[in-house]
Order: sequence, then structure tokens, then C-alpha cells
Amino acid sequence: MRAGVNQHISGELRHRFQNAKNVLVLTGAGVSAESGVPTFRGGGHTALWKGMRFDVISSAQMVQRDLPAVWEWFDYRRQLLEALKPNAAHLEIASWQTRFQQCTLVTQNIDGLHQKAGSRDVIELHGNIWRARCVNCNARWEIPSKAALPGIRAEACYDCADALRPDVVLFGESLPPGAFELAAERAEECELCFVVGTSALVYPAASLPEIAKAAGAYVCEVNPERTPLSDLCDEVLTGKAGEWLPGISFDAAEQGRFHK
Ligand code: BV8
Ligand code: ZN
Repeated sequence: MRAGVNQHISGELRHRFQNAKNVLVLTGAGVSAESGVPTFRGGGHTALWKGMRFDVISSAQMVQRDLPAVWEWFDYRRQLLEALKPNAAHLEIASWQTRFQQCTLVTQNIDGLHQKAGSRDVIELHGNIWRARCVNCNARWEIPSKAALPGIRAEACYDCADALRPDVVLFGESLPPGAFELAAERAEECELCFVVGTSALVYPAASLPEIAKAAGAYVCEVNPERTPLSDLCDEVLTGKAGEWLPGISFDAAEQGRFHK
């Protein structure tokens, strides 16, 4: 299987994929790109909303200053997501959950497409766009689809009637309690770590492959572009996740057949 021009999956990776028991996968916006979800960066651009950089509108300050504007940004993105489906990369990663004894999926994505693809116990480091959270009692409420339309989405908490905000982690806000700690623990334990579709610029998420590498894991990056993590990786598969990932288990199976 050759996704990139004259680039093959190494025998090393096939062998490790074939024999691994404990795998960690970290994903970013790039894994959802082939589903039609716009990425934040890549191709040298940075996402803008009404002239604001995304890490400005998606910031703790903005929630204090203008919560309705923040809702408008996430309502717009939820509306975009309504019709989008998981792609081959999401589906392949979901299948790894039964393939390996332990396969930990950690995502920076808030789009819920991993779960739609069948992945369970996804560690959502940055929250989920399909939930709202009460600014007072912290109660969380599902946002049903089609609720992007103003007036349909709940404006106030059903428990204490205080205001609701998107249940996502904004810049300058801490991650969900225990989420990063669990991910870091699993990164230390894994033998094989895949870094799929992330520009690896946002912390502490981007430190997970560093933790895995330091603990002796084989780290493989899948991305059409180089990232600050590429030099640390044992293997870089240059190209699209939806093209490379299905090939990994295919090749491993082929190899298995030859080496029986
Ligand atoms: C915090 C939710 C503690 C909202 C998001 C250490 C050093 C420097 C800065 C910091 C640091 N520690 C903390 C910071 C500050 C900050 C940070 O990291 N800033 C960066 C910008 C320098 N971090 C925080 O604020 C974090 N909180 O640290 O709390 C704390 C708290 C209080 C006080 C003190 C400390 C919280 C960060 C989370 C913010 N929320 N998302 C929303 O979605 O709007 S981050 C958001 O942006 C995403 O979740 C993701 O994390 C990031 C975007 O990155 P990617 O997902 O990688 O996407 P991107 O578009 O950039 O790249 C896509 C890649 O895919 C590209 O490489 C492209 O080539 C590739 N690609 C494209 N197509 C494909 C593909 N790959 C494969 N296949 C394809 N087909
Ligand atoms: Zn409440």
C-alpha cells in the first residue's frame, strides 16, 4: 500500500503494529479534514472568524467579554458539522480499539466524529461542541443536532437557570479534570504512538508524543506537512490520514501472511 509517492510503511512499523498490545493515538483537526471539517492551520493559513484569529474568539477572555459572540462561532461550526460523516481514518482508528489490548484515543477535536465512527472512551482534551455547560453549577447538557438554529439551543441551565457556555476548553482555560493526566499515563505505558493530523502547536496536548517517546515508544506521525514533532518521530508518513491509516493494518496483515 503506497499513500505517499515512493513512501512505504517500514518493516519496523509493520512489525510493531503486528505485535503491539498497547497503542496511543493523538489526533487533531487534520484527521477530520477528509470529512470536510475545516482545519485551523495548514497550508500556511490560520482560521479567522469575523476577522478574529480562532485562538482569540476561542479564548477564556472572549467568554467573559462577549459570550453571545462565542456562541455564534460555535453555532456556526456545529451547523457545518451537522451533515459531515466520519472518514476512513476515523473508521480505521475505531477498529484498533478491538485490535489491540489497549488502544487509547486522545483527541483535540471537539467534532465528535471519532465517537460517530464507533470509538469509545475517547479522551476529549478540549471538550465537545455537542455539549453546553452551566457557568454557575457546571451541569452539562447535550446540544441536539439541528440545535444550531437560534432559539432552539437551550439558553439557560435547566438546574439553576444560569447562563450556558459551550463545553469546550478555550485558550487560557485548563483541560477537563483528569483528562490530560490519564492521557499522559497512557502515553508513558504505550509501545506505539500515532500522531495524526495535528500541527502540534497547542499545549499540553502536543507534549503527549514527547512523553511517549521519552518512555521508549515508537512514534509515528501521519501528516501531509512537517510539524515541530516530526524530528522526534521514529517514522513520518507524509500524506493524508484517510489514505495512510487503512494501509497500516492492511500491510501488517500482508506481512503476517508472509511470515507465518
Ligand atoms: C492550558 C477547543 C493551563 C476550542 C482548543 C506551553 C507553551 C506555549 C503555550 C502554552 C503552553 N501551555 C499552555 C499554553 C497556552 C495555550 C497554547 O498552547 N497556546 C499555543 C497556541 C501556543 N494552551 C492553552 O491555553 C490550553 N490550556 O494550557 O491551560 C492553564 C490554564 C489557565 C492558566 C494557565 C494555564 C488550552 C488549549 C486548548 C484550546 N482549545 N480547541 C475550539 O476548537 O475552538 S485548541 C484547538 O486548536 C484544537 O483543539 C487544537 O488543539 C488546535 C488546532 O490544532 P490542530 O488540531 O493540530 O489543527 P491545525 O489546523 O492547527 O493543524 C491541522 C494539521 O493537520 C496540519 O498539520 C495539517 O498539515 C494536517 N492535515 C491536514 N489535512 C490532513 C492533515 N493530516 C492528516 N490527514 C489529512 N487529510
Ligand atoms: Zn446550572
